[in-house]
Amino acid sequence: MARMEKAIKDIVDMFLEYANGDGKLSKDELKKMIEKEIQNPELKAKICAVDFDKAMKRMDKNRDGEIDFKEFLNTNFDLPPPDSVTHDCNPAKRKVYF
Ligand SMILES: [Ca+2]
Ligand SMILES: [Ca+2]
Repeated sequence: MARMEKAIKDIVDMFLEYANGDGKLSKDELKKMIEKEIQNPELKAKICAVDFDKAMKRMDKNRDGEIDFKEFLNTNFDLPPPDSVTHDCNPAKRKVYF
């Protein structure tokens, strides 16, 4: 399979797996996907800095409380620059970078 086809298939498969049968990601499902599918420690530390409630609100364009595939693809994972990463998952210290 061509690389691009494989990349698209992988992301669709991953989305559907974590969407858990309804084709949409709830906040918990999104969180689980990010926690499980990102293994690079540096990237993970950046994700830790993300406030999920606020990230969900920005991703959820039609405000139904869940992320459908279109919303997922439109997400701009705008990660914080490395020097701003706190390596601290304490919610009080998180900032929003989505
Ligand atoms: Ca779901
Ligand atoms: Ca939505």
